[in-house]
Amino acid sequence: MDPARTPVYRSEVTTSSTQSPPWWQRTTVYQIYPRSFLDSDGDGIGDLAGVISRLGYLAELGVETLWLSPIFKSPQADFGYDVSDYREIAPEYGSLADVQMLIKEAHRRRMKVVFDLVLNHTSIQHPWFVESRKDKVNARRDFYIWRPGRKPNGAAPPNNWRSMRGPGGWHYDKGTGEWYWASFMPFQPDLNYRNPAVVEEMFEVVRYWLGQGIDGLRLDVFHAIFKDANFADNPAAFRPLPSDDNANGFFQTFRHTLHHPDTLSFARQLRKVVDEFQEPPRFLVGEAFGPPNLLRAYCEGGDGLHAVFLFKSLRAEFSAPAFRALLTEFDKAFAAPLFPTYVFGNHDRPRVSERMDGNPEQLKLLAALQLTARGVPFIYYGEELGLPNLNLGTSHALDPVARSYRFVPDFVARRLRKRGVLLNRDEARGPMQWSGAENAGFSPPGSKPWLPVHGDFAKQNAEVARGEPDSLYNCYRRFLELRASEPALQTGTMMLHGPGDLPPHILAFRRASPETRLDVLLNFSAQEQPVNVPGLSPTFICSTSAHPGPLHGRHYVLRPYEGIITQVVADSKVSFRNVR
Ligand code: TEU
Repeated sequence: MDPARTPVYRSEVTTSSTQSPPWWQRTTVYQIYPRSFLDSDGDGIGDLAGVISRLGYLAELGVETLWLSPIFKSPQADFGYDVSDYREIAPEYGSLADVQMLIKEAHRRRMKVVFDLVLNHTSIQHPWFVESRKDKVNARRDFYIWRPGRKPNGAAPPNNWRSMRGPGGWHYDKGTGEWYWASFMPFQPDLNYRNPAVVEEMFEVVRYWLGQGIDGLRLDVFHAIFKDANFADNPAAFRPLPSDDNANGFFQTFRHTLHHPDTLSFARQLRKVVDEFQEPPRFLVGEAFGPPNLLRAYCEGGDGLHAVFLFKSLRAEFSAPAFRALLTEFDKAFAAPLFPTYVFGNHDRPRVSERMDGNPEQLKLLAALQLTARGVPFIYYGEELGLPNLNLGTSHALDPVARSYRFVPDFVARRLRKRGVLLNRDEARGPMQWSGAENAGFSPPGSKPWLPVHGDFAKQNAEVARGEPDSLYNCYRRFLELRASEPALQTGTMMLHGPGDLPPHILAFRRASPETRLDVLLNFSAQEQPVNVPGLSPTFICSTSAHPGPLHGRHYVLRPYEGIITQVVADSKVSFRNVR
């Protein structure tokens, strides 16, 4: 038997008579940054053929849905988040035939494929914008947001709106003497969704790709789609920087530029389009920044987006009380039938391993939490290996955002990164470390990966990790396997145990479905923690450790940072107690 799997014991699952919940509620999502996943042709850039060749690895890991960062035709000024043709695949990534092959091969393995759609803006090189900026009367002029300046001769921007990055978001275009609006970088002009022709064009794009068989869409900066129709100034505020649960910052509230009520209605319109496609139903997950209670509005009623990212988890302190508070907040804000999401990293944020100083045991505990809490987990490629951030600094960054931070000394950037602020996003986008071979097996020998491979690749790579039963990779694998077979972990209820019930460093909750009841106990401390697990005659099911200790009756000694799942065979009112 594969030693990595020994601690998993399947519970007896009785089939429920109720209709099974939609696939997206039960799934686990794995984000692939295609440029950095696998370079099959030696141009230094990852590609679709590379992704297809590693579907076996992903299936073995046990992830079920693959979200690919944008692969559409693009000048790659923001690495695909600047699209110049929504129906063409960037030639460096492959072709439509490759996409079709990917969908077919993924589906054959019972996996789903989710594309990344940038609705809010296009590339400045998109033919629509090229035409739009030519004169004030062309057919595409109103595809974008053009305004005259506030002072004669366009001398001042139309209003005080700031972009999401901080600087003003209006850009003067000499040709027509007007300003265009860009929520993000100047080369990413926002589309004008108050023009029905734009809505229709983009809905057709959605239909086109769903028609090709993709299973869903991740929606880039969805909260920015509609802006105030009257272009009123944003109110001033004493808030220097935005945070994960508050998009306001740069000394203004984004009242007229973000989370506009029309964006909420638009979510419903988009959902209708997506619901034209059934069997399987398709999935929409929105990227939006704000407090969970506000973000809920995008999903509420069950007729909007299926889910939104909740980014607060990216910076939660590594402690039982902090995660108890986080789970409580997410679970309340996205109470059933809604589902919260659990994210620990993405292509914009520092890799999570750094927060844990690369400690694999702490990373295992986070994986256990992410895969057992009620919600949809999003795993960023390489998290299963504990990949570190690259140490590049900002001076030679390829990331366009990093250009505005070139003056920041590297040691300051490193400190900020440790605190969750990534100035150069290249650092989180390093080539996947497949093996100890040249280029970590990412690019064929003799080629040069677009970003350098991390110096640790000989020790830290997929090949090594797969062979070690107690690796982080094999911990993910065990928990993913268990999650895939346990309805209680997918869509069951979650009941958190209060802090008084437990030693202070333990976070515990119960997941229950009509079929099973499971208790999750997570030790956030570097010390052993003896506990009495609840329930009469509990059965041990899964641990973050490949060699968990024995369960004596109800007594168990959790190792440092160990997380376990026990099955409640006969329920009881017995609560958790510190046995010390
Ligand atoms: O990101 C939106 C966004 O505002 C942040 O994640 C931002 O990248 C980060 O705070 C650093 O400034 C989305 C995409 O995920 C990102 O890669 C794109 O660059 C951006 O939109 C524009 O499309």
